[in-house]
Amino acid sequence: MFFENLSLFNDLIRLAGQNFMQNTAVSDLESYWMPFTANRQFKAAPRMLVAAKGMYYTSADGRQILDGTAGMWCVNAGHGNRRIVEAVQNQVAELDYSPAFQMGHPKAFELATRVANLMPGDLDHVFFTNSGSESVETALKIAIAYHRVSGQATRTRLIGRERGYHGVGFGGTSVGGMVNNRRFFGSLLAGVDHLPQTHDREHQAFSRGQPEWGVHLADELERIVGLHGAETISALIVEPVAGSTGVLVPPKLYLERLRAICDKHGILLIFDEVITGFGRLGAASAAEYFGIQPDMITCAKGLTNGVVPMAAVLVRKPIYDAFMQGPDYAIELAHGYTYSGHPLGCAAGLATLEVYRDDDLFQRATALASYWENAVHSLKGLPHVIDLRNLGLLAGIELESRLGKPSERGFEAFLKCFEKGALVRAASDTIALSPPLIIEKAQIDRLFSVITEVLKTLD
Ligand code: PXG
Repeated sequence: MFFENLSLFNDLIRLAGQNFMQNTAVSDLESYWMPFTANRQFKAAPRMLVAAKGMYYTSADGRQILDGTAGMWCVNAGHGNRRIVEAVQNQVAELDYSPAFQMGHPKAFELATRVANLMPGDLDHVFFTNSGSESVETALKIAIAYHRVSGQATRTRLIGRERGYHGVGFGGTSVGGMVNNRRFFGSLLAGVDHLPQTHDREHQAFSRGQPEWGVHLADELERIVGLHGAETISALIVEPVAGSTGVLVPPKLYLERLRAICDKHGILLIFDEVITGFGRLGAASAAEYFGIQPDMITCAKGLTNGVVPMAAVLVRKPIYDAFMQGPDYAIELAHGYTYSGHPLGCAAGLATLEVYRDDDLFQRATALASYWENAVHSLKGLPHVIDLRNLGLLAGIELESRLGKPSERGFEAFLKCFEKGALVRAASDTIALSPPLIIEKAQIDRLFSVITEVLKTLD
């Protein structure tokens, strides 16, 4: 279908929405305040999903929608995996809930061991949370508390990066660098600095994999250290590959240089791997993929294949050990959640890790990466495309913004892809892709042919 203008397009999706409302038991959409959603637009023309299997969602109007985003970057093993479903079903019948404080259940310990074994070096200790946002808050608090218990209580400053996304807690919002996520929420945390973002189209446009240009941007960390003094700085948090802002791949040797500067000044380096963890780049972690040892890793999403909300912070042994002092009856870290290490999350996590291993899914992502890269870069020259970025099974397709209307074209591309049977994400005017790692080459072809068609029809 070709839509001459957006208003006709909107009328059509509104009509589809009304049909949906007439054919469904849902009578009132008002009560649910949807997260990060244009509520009024959605409720006028709902896009409802009612089932999912493998690479596909089923929409309320019965269409099969190819999942180009692994849900929201989380369903790495594909939807409805039998082993994961059964593990959760069995768990809920056997042990539904177990108190998280001062009590334990076996699967939490088993999962912590398994996750620690997957992560590089001495990232041996695992603190469970329920979301990426909670993992970020946890990691930032551990960083500040670690310096305090190590006799360096002046190290309280936190450093993030422009265009970074670290969830929606006050800590994560403060170190994050996406302006719309910050501007409404007051003064946020004090004592936070930001590195510059790493993307520069003039020097990097259409790079395949890591751009050649930009390693020097890491040196801004030295400038911040020079401004405040190393003894005031606790930690630097970065996404190894920035996701939410539109898939920004780090310049060659940039992450290595951040690691070296952190080492020089005793600053902890936290990799926020909520998106990059569990196979997205073809390894268990971006840390492993890039060969860099962070001091902490935050992860979520792919940990349970998105099936149960669960997340984690991986901590290096010396950090954990620094807390294990004082009388042994004392609580070492005054932090945690009612649902930390929830039995359902642990059952889902254990089954998910087995599926990743037994089905060789990280290896599969590695094997598909060059086919994926070629598919992404085949879009060069199509209308509006001003940059293409890729790494592992991630891609960002940046479209030129309409004058004075940032995000509009990207959102329209998202709507039209959905209409044509493919789920993509719109990060402002960048189409972001992160398919389940089970994707077949023919499905990659299909995904990019839908996107190609849509780009040709976009104003
Ligand atoms: N850190 C990073 C790097 C993330 O990508 C979070 C923290 C927060 O996780 P929770 O579980 O609290 O949402 C995220 C989440 C998108 C999109 O399409 C990205 C995320 C979530 C939803 C949508 O840009 N990332």
